[in-house]
Amino acid sequence: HRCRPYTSAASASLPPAKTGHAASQDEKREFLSIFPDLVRDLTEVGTHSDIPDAQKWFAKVLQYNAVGGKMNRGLAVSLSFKLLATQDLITPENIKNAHIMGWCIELLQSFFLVADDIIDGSQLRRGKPAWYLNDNLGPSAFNDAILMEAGIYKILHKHFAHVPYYVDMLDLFHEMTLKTALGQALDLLSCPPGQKPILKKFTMERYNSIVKYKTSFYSFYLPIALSMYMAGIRNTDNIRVAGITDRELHRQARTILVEMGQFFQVQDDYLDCFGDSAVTGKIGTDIGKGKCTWLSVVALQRASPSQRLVMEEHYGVPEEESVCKIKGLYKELNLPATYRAYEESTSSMIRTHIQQISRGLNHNVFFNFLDKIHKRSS
Ligand code: GPP
Ligand code: MG
Ligand code: MG
Ligand code: MG
Repeated sequence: HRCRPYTSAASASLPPAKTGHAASQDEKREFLSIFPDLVRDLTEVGTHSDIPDAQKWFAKVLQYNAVGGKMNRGLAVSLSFKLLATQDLITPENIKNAHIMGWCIELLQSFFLVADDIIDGSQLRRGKPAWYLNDNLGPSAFNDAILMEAGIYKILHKHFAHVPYYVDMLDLFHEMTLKTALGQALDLLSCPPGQKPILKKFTMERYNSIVKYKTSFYSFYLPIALSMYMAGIRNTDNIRVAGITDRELHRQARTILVEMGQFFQVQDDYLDCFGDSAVTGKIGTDIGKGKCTWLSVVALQRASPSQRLVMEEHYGVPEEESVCKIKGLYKELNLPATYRAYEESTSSMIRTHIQQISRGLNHNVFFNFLDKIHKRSS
C-alpha cells in the first residue's frame, strides 16, 4: 500500500489544513506539569532503591538542568503532532505522549548543555551558574550529563516500548546524538586548545557544516521527526497506519529544518556577542575561545589586510582587552546591520522554501517553528 498523508491535497473529503500557533500558556503549563512524573519515573522508589543517595542526586540534577529554558524543542513535538495527526489520534493520552517525547528532547538538550558549558568555559546558563560551576562541581558535572542522557532511554522504554515506531525513535535519538557530537567536534577543531584559532579554516562553507551538525539536527529535525512518527496517516484503503515514515517526506522536512537550524545558530552567535545577558541568560565566550562563528566568518570576508591583522592578533585571546578590540572591529565592519539584513532575507527565503514543499506535510508545522525564532533576543 502506498501511504498518503492526511493533509494530502488529493484527499478532497478531508478538512483543510489546520492552522498552527505558538505554544499557549496553557500548553506550556501542561507540558511542565508532566515533568515531576518523569523525574519520578527516573528516581522512584523501586528502581535503584538500594542507592537512595544517587537517586536524590539524579533528581537534583534534573531539577537544576532540565527546566528553566524556553522549551521550544520540547513543545514543538505536540504542536506539530496536533497539525499532522488525524483527529481521532488527537487524544489526551497521545498529547501526553508527545509531551513525554518533548521532555526527552529537553533531556538531550540538557545533557548537551552541561557538557557544552564545561567545554566552552561558560559561566551562566538560563540565568543561573552553569552546572559545573554550581557547588564547585567541576569535572564531576560530566557524570551528570551522562545521567541525563541515560534517562532519555529509560523514559522512552517505559512509555514507548510497545509502539510500532519504537526502534525508529531510538535510532533517531542515537543518530541525532552522533551528528551533534560530530558537529561539536568540528566546532572544536577550529580552535584547538593552547593554539591560536586557525583563521584560514573560517569559511562560510565550514561554518554551515558546523552548525548543521551541532545544532540543526537535534534542535529542529528531531522534534518534527518524532511528531511525524506519532502522527496518523491513512493508506489508500483508508486504514490508519501509525506514523509518517515516508522517507521522501522526512527528507523534505529535514532540508527545511536544517536551514532553520542554521538560521537559529547564526542568531545564537550574534547574541553571544551583541545580546543582553539579562535576556539570553548566558555570557558570551565565542570571541575569547576563538570560535568559528557567523560573525567571525563575515568579518574575515570583509576585513582589509590591516583589519585581518587585528583578527590574527586578538581573536581567540580571552583577555577583556582583546575581546573589546574584536567587538570594536565587528562594529566597524557594520556587522550588526549586516546581521539584521541577513535575518530578514533568510527568514523570507525559508518562508519561500516552506511554500515550495509540494507533498504532504502541513506547512504550518514549519511556519510555527520559524515564527518562534524570527527576531528572537533570547
Ligand atoms: C550550540 O553551541 C551547540 C550545542 C549546545 C551542542 C553541544 C553538543 C555537545 C555534544 C556537547 P554553542 O556553544 O554556541 O551553544 P551556547 O551558545 O548555548 O553555549
Ligand atoms: Mg557554548
Ligand atoms: Mg559550544
Ligand atoms: Mg553560542
